[in-house]
Amino acid sequence: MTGNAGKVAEMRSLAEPMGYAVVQDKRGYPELQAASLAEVCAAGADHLLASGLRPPFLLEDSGLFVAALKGFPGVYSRHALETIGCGGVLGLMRDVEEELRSAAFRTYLLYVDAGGKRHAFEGTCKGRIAARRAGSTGFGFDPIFIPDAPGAGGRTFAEMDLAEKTRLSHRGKAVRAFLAHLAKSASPPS
Ligand code: ITT
Repeated sequence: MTGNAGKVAEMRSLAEPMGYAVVQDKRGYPELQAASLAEVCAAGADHLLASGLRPPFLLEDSGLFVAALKGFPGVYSRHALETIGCGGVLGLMRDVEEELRSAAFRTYLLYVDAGGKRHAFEGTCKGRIAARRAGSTGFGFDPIFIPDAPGAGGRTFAEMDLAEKTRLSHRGKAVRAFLAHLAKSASPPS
């Protein structure tokens, strides 16, 4: 359940090799603001179940949490991207020195299984806000986020291909945990 094609491409790249089909449902749900990623997903699941959607389904909420901005944009990431954009975040960080530019991407995945039971999976990728935009792959805040990882070499997510990003990313970690859960709890896909 997501309107974001970039998220779907990343999930497909991890799930399809394991034999799972990823079907995007764009119907959406009201995203509570001023709440945690977990609360946004829980309220979304409540809404979808009340509106008659039959499980199993998967919800995902992600955000970029910038330490020097006290966690902003965080749960407001979508609104921030649509309003001030990457350039606006860089502007807010203009006078912030290199060592104080730490940030983290977080993903919260909520899986409602066929029996209606909820399972949560989280992924965090620590890194920092770049001094300037770089790269053209990915989506969202990828051009301004440099993951802390050996081999990343100071490149932003938008300077990596999808496989490299998902190996390091918040979403990659959460989706791998979810796939491990499926592999453990369900019979293998035919
Ligand atoms: P759905 O809620 O329909 O899934 P969305 O694009 O609104 O799609 P989120 O609320 O989870 O997704 O994401 C908040 C914002 O953070 C959104 O603008 C994304 O583009 C951005 N974002 C999320 N994951 C990202 C990633 O891996 N790389 C860069 N930006 C990301």
